[in-house]
Amino acid sequence: MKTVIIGPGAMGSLFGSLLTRAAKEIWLVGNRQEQVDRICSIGLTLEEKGKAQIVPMNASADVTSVGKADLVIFFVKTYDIEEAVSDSLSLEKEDTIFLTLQNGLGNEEAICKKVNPKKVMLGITGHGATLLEPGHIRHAGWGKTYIGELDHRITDRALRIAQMFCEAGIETEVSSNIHDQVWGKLLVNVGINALTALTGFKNGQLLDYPETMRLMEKLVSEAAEVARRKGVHIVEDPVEKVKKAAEATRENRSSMGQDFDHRRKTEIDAINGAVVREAQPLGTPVPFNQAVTDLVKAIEKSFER
Ligand code: KPL
Repeated sequence: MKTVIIGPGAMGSLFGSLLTRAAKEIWLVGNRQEQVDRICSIGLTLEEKGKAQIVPMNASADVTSVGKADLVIFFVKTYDIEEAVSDSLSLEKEDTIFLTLQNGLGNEEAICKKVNPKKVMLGITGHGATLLEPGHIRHAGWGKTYIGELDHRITDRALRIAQMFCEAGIETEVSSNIHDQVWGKLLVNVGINALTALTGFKNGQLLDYPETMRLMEKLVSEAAEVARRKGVHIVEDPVEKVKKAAEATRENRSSMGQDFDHRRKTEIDAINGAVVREAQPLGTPVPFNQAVTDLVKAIEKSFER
């Protein structure tokens, strides 16, 4: 499968470097020329379990130079998805699959505005990675990956992608209800991302203090209540699931934490902000999610000054 990853941030670079082990041809596409030049000349540096390796990889800042793709994977920030989809249309052929593995809510809708929904698949991943510098990442958290069709059928193409991911060492399952999985991952991000951004902690440190544990429990319980009222099927105790994810990615700084470290815009609107939006028509109170959304947004605005 010729695979093109749009968004060579921490997670796009992680999946890109792992997938070189299984994909026929793999490309990373991003608009930072400095990063693309580094990857093309020396490869991508992947640190894993204390060892560093250089992974040779195709990279381009011009998506039209890549040709057509069998699989396009979006790993851009949620607020960049519409532009990324428009830019990636040159990759499309009759049977191209567009898969999003991004955090948050709203990605499916954004992709389906420009791409036939029959070509779109959703996914989530429990892996965590830190971008140390452009073209240099640390794999700092492990977790399962789920992919699935929008209509919840288990298809051959989904199984083929899952097999390729597994061959690359990315443990992956095809889900027969990927929308539930997307909400499950949302709950993880709701409980970890804003709190790590606001405290400066790594994910695992949230578990070391009763105060951050209490806040995590409040954020996740509110969001889980919204999910239940929307008919999302929650199997595992959501707070326990988030604690497990924080432990499994203990040494990672969450993506929102990394955004704060670099004084960048965050995905708060697609995470805790999305919970606030979804709660409104249901009349479900979500004061803790509202509070962290306001705090993160205020700090984000201060970055612009
Ligand atoms: O998805 C993540 C993120 O940082 O956005 C987790 C799973 C919390 C890993 O850090």
